[in-house]
Amino acid sequence: MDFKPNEEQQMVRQTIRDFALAELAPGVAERDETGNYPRKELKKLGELGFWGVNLPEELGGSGLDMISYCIAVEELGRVDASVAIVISVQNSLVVYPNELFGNDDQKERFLRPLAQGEMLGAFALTEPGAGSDAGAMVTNAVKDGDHYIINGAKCFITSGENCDVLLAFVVTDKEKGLKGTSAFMIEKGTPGFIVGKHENKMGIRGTDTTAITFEDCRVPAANMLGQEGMGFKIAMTALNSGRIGVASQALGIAQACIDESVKYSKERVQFGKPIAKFQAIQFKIAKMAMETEAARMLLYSAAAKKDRKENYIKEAAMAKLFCSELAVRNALEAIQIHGGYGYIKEYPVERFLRDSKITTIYEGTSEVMNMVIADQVIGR
Ligand code: COS
Repeated sequence: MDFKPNEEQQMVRQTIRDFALAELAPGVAERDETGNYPRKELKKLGELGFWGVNLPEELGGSGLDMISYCIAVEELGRVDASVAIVISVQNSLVVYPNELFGNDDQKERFLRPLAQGEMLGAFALTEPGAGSDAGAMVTNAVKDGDHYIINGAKCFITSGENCDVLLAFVVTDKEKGLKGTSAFMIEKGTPGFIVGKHENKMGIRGTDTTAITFEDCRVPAANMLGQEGMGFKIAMTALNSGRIGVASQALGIAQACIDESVKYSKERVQFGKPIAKFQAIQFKIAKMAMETEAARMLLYSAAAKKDRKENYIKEAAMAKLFCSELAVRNALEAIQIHGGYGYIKEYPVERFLRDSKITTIYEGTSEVMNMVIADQVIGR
């Protein structure tokens, strides 16, 4: 077992770290305030090959391993959690299922442009009445010649406004339950594809999160990913990978909390010395650092398992659960270390708390992660 990152992985860390400090750090607080979307910055990441990190080069991707992907999302999350989640959604929830389930025609029409930074994707599973119980979706598609007509409403879609294409999950045969759902790639601009309300969120405010409704939206049957009835399977497959992405984003936030706490505690003088000299502060930072390193190992081991093409469902859920809850804990501790200054927007740690909280919720709540882990450990 080798815990040392290889040269390629080290290079990815350096490249993304440099990019994040130069391109993301200057505007991150403003984007948090205004909700402006980091379109230019995301585009640059696409040009650098980070929209299709793991996809083989012959299919238009960068052909890197999963640990490199974790490192990239982690380093983005360390500076800008909003950019990190858009990159995670693009890679894990859109590119990956298109690689696995797309046919040759779809690979040319969708996968290649997605991976090459030309097409931004979004993932539409959640509905107002189907959150953790994803199988309760009611958005439906009815076959009409060589098209399907889709009606229904999705919500909480990351990049709902800015995406070019949506991977949407719908019911094609109500009688068959979970095996009666299907997945479609639906291009923006298709009549009846309506971008709805923008959510005014607590955190990750640099992302756009919208509702999307379908009103008699006619989608070519040729845009169905996989076969009819494979929707739930495709969604779960994508989410396993997505959970590694969210874990990486959360890990980045957890690390940023340490970075800022170390910096502040060395600068802040109280009782005649920097507060970093007090054991009360040292022990907090020691615990944050230890748990963050443990989280990193858990995450990378899940990623390595995916690369080895082994079942990584349990490890991805563990990494997501551990990293996300840690990000919230570290953010709370970072605020405590900053005292009153941690509670105001002059310092970034209050944003870290707001950004961290969603990582315990989206792509499967902590409670769903526990269900998934228990299911894998205990069986049915
Ligand atoms: N990976 C692969 N397959 C999975 C899976 C996973 N993580 N979780 C479930 N499945 C499979 C099961 O193995 C089962 O397959 P078979 O029918 O072949 O046996 C099938 O999916 C149905 O599973 P289950 O009976 O457990 O379905 P439930 O409706 O009880 O729900 C949970 C299972 C809760 C795990 C699922 O609905 C879920 O993950 N919910 C969270 C959804 C989510 O993350 N939403 C966020 C959307 S993006 S913001």
